[in-house]
Amino acid sequence: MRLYDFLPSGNGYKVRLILHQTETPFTWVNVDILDGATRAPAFLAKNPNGRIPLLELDDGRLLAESNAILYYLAQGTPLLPRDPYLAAQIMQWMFFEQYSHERFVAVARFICEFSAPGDPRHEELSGLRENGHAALRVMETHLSENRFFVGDTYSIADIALYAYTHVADEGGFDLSPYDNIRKWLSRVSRQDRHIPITKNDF
Ligand SMILES: N[C@@H](CCC(=O)N[C@@H](CS)C(=O)NCC(=O)O)C(=O)O
Repeated sequence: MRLYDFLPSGNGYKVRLILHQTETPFTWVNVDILDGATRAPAFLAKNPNGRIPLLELDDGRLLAESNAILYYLAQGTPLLPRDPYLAAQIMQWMFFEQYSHERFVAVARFICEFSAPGDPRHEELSGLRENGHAALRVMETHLSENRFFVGDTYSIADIALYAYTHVADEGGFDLSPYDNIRKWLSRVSRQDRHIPITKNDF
């Protein structure tokens, strides 16, 4: 398999993490999204949506969208429960991650990390943080009664939500009031074969 990815990307990290944890061999391909590499015709031919992560299977089939890739790679592993209700709850949290969390928490981080201090995009930050904190509060409440997001075991729902939550401080989110989230982050980081977002030697 080949993973088209960009190291700072939390969406890419989700895929790196599951590939490593399931001991799936893969080739890591750096796509510099800051240099327009996702707009290059050769990349657009593979993913017309022009975004990483993108997984290329050994037979040439392609799969985009980080959480769809997680779902594919988790098949037959303990990271995706077989029970239909638990599996649907996994989807519930992964859709929550994309609609209520990532587009605020990840975007705030992107602006802080990659745009100059005077960039007009900095005006978006207060709104992004307000919405991001609303998502963090939902997670905090859920984790007050649960060790993991679904079924009391580590799953792809945790991987999806961990990716941008553990670096939320880089977008100006103070996680100190979120005791349950901080304990969960530590629990996730203690799972077998966990890797940091900075690991790029595959
Ligand atoms: N919903 C997508 C989002 C993917 C996404 O936004 N990727 C960003 C990096 S995190 C990207 O490729 N940006 C480059 C661009 O928009 O040109 C997923 O979960 O994979």
